[in-house]
This record gives sequence, structure tokens and C-alpha cells, in this order.
Amino acid sequence: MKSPPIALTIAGYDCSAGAGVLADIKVFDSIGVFGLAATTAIVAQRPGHVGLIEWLDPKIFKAQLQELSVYPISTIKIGMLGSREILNYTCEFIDQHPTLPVILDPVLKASTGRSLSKSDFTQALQSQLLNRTSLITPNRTEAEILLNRKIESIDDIRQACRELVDGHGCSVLLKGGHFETDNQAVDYLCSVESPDKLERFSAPRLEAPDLHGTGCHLSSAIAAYIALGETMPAAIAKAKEHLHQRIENYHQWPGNEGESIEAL
Ligand code: PXL
Repeated sequence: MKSPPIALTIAGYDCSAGAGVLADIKVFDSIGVFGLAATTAIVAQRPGHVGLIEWLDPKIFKAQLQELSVYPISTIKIGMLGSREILNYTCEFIDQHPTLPVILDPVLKASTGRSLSKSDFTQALQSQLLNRTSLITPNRTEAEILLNRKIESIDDIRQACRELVDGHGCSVLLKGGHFETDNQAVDYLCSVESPDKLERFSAPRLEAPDLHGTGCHLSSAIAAYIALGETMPAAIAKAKEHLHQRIENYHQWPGNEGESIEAL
């Protein structure tokens, strides 16, 4: 039997399995890709509530990457890194695998608004990591933090994407620019190959009040479809459909209904 391609996720461990490595591995598996994970932090949380965040000792993180470096990895998905030290080891790992597509979800905050990184992290992300990625998938808030200005119109989106592409040499999928209509979830792709073009990906917006981890889900699905050989735009379209299915089939159990929060 033919071996499946392998995707590696570098992200936090959310014990409620909505976000982070547990969620990513579920996504990889459901798409037919074998998943590996290097964990950066333990996040004790449930939908709507982040309890405790413990960043792992960077040497524990490094040891995971060392073990995983023998696998024939096809794509890397990066989520919550949190600290400069972990970011440095991640950059080293990417440099050892220079041809691999790297999909970065620049996780800076939880959907509750709680910060998911240390204070000097954003600057390191901008100066060291963005230029090592193939695609970044910021939501509007993350793009605003990266550019240090508000994004309030479709023209702002166009300019923001272009500036990130030109500044960092990676493609940009800017998520959740719902300026055009309230009932569609619209994402915009500006690619390194055709930076003058803004490609639009749209899906009906679904209500799921306490859902978190949609950013993790989308980026890991993109990484998985790329591992299967899809082009970037095709991988994005399929990943969006995969996420739509998850939201449509989303469950709530007694005790895990969070406060109403905007999904990331
Ligand atoms: O969805 C953002 C996110 C990413 N990674 C981890 C998280 C969260 C949000 O809670 O816990 C581990």
C-alpha cells in the first residue's frame, strides 16, 4: 500500500481539542495525510474560556523537532509559537528543509481576546518567520497587528495583502474580511506569483457561538491538501469547504457551552 504524505504541525496543545495540535492532527487524518506534531505550549482551556498557558521549555520543543527530522515531511503548518526561543528553533528547522511549503497561521490571540504570545514575540515573527513561509493566514485583527493600522474596507484589504506580500515574500490569505456581506465568510488571497490579483474565497457564514480553532482548522487543511499535491488556490478552496463541514456538524455538550465569542 502507498504511504500517505506527511504533514507536521508546530502548535500549542489545547486540551479541549478545538484548536492546536490535537485539532490539526484530526484534520490531517480526515484528509488522508499522516500527521506529526511538535508542541510549543500546553493550554488548559474549554470553549469560551482560557485557563492556564504554560510555554514549554524550548529544549523540550527542540527535542521533538530533532526526533521528527528523520521523517519525509511534505508540508509544515505553524500555529501558536508563543516565544522567541521556540520561534528561533522553528526557523532553524525550516532552514534545514528549505523546499517545504510552510503555512503559517500567525496566532497572537485566542478568540476570547487573551494573548497567546509573549510580549517581544510579534516583532520576531515579522523579522524572522514571515519571510520563511509560503503562505500566511492572518485574520483581520492579526493583519492589523502585523501592519499596525486598522483595516476597514476592501481597499484596505487589498493594500494590506499587497504590503505583506511585498514586505515578506510570502502569499497572504486574509480571512474574515466581511465588508461586502454579513452572510458570507469571505477570505482574500494575494499570491507571490500574481501580487496584483486579489482572489476571493467565499462560503456561507454559519453560526457557532463558542467555536474556537477555526484558524487552526483552515491552515492545517490547506497544509494537508498541499501535501496531497493540490495547488495553493485549490487547497484553500478545499480547506474552506472542509472547515464549513466542521462548523455545520459542530457539537456542544452540557458544560462546554462557552460565552458567546467570535470564532478565530
Ligand atoms: O485558535 C487559536 C489557538 C491556537 N492554538 C491554540 C489555542 C488557540 C485558541 O485558543 O489554544 C493552542
